[in-house]
Amino acid sequence: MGSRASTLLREEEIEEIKKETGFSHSQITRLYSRFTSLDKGENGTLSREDFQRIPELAINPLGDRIINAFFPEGEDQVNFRGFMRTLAHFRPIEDNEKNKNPTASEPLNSRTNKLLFAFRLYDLDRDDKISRDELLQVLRMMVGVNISDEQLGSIADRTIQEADTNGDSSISFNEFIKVLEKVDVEQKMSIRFLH
Ligand SMILES: [Ca+2]
Ligand SMILES: [Ca+2]
Repeated sequence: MGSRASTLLREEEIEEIKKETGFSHSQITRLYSRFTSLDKGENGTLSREDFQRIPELAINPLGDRIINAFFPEGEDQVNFRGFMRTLAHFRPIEDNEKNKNPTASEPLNSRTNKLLFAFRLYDLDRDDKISRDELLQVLRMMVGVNISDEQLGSIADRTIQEADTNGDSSISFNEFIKVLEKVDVEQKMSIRFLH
């Protein structure tokens, strides 16, 4: 698999992905062989089914939502470039990236981009707001069946009440950021894959 991967991925493509995602050369080639081993159709793209074979996603209660995030709207295949772009949100922020050149564009794994990624897992209809219903759906996936609908409903109401500062009964991205201000998102949304 390794030799197949390195022959198919062109050097200039690796360079571009490196620049775009911040992954190192060796991480990119290793993720490429992971990508090709998931690509059962061997057509250079992954389907939702291919993703469901990733054990970390299969056991994640939000696995389906995360898988969805890999797919551009209306598409059911993702190529390696798109795969890496989404994966980059989970790349840990390295110490040497913290005081980076402020004129450089916002890296995909920045705190804001990680939060935006999380926000979109909730915002299913993509209207840039998390409604009570959308919150409820995610809560239900995360807690399983041990909590009654009434209890979940009151958790959702309380969460929205606490977050909603403009009184529209839903959570905007700015309100979402404020709620998570003190949460170590960088740590929580990093997956230490491929050292
Ligand atoms: Ca929404
Ligand atoms: Ca609001």
